[in-house]
Amino acid sequence: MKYTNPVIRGFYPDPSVCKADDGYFYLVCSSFQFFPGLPLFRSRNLVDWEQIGHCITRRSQLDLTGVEASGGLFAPTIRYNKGRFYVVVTNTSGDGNFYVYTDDINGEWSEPVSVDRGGIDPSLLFDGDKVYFMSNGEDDDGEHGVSLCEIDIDTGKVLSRCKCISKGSGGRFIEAPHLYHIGEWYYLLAAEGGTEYGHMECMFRSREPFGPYEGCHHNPILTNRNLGGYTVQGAGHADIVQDDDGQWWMVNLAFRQIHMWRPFHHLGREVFLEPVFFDDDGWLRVGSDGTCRLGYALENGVCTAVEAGEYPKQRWEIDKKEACFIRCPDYGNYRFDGNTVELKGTANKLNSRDNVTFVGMRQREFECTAEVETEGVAEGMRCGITAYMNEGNHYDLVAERSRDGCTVTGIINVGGVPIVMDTVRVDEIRLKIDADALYYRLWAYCGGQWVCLAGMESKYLSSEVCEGFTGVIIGLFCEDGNGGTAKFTVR
Ligand code: 6LW
Repeated sequence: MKYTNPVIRGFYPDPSVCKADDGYFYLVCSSFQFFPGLPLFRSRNLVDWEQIGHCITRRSQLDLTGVEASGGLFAPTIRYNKGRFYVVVTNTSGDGNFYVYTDDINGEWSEPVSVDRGGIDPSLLFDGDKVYFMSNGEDDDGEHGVSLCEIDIDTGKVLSRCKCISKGSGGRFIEAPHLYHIGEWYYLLAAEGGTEYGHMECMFRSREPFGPYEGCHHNPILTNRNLGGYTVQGAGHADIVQDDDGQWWMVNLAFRQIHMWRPFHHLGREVFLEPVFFDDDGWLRVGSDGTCRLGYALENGVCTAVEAGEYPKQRWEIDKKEACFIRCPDYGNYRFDGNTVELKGTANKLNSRDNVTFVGMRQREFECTAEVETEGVAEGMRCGITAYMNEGNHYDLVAERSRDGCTVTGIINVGGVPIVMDTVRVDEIRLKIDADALYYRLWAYCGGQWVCLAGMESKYLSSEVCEGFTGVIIGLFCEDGNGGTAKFTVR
């Protein structure tokens, strides 16, 4: 087989994967301040993924009121045990670690069950009749690292002392621990180095869950930190799974720079896949050489790195199943019908931490076009389309109406500062955002032709500039203290 990475493109960080009895693999990602929380995917072959929903869909499960950008839900883990799916996650802006579960993967998930343990990046190991909970945080003695305890999976109650089982291999920020019981070993995978350019994945093992753990002699087992002039960087935060043929696979996050020599990424951290192999000493070998590549071929158990296939140009559209809202959406303010969306405005502003009326879809490809027609723009309303990183950093086309008619304005928001570019007067409101890896252009249709109202480099929407853990979402928004409704038709 041959495939191209990332297997899930766009802002889908911190992947975790499991296999169920129904022949599917299931995968979840972080969602931070966006709602619904924790996008859920399924796949038969680990390469082609379909988003089937989210694990967090109700306000009763999660209240994101006022949370900061890149707050909220961090780094979930998905596990399957005896017909039930579990997803454990941290609400960094609220009550910390909790899990939800479901017996029907196509249905709703439970209310949260909280686990009274600190740290982030929680994970679970189902091991015989025991269930272990781990996170990167402090143990009962104040020791920092991967800390492990036993829990009662029916109640979330902690049943044992919590013990630090690993401090990693020496890298900073040990994160994303996952424990597996494979053969006679307890294997611990954990990320180190931070989620930026020093990111890596390390491996440890022990005969007993609480240790002592020895480190793999070829740690880190995965990293791109020494791979210069390569667009894929930041590889780490991995989880492994075995397919029906016995082949092991790793999913991990990494990001794609906008250019091989330009260290910026704005599409977020994405999901990559590598075949992995246990060597004669019982340690994992990842991919072709322990780096994370854009393409792989796996033939007769031998893995080689190959060129990536073509990436399609994204024609942006709204799909209700994948759509994201900011913080605590009031679903009464949205109406979806085919390729039209109606947005009822409120006084909440796109540049604030409030629940602005906004619906977006991730930008998944560098090359992307988003085009909409807009009706119903009323006096006092501000509505339009935006390439949105967070409340301080986004590139907008804003439609407004005055007594003299409608206008469209291109506005570049960088570092919380709105820079007003060009304005045109229009008869009909047609808006278009065009992107390639390096540049965004914002257009309005005026006098029978497209007019470029603003252009800006993509790097000002990158994580390196804007900080945080998210990626660009292209969305529609409506601000209107009078509660007017704008209607967008996606072209
Ligand atoms: C997450 C941590 C990380 O908690 O980034 O890449 C943090 N790793 O494990 C947020 O996604």
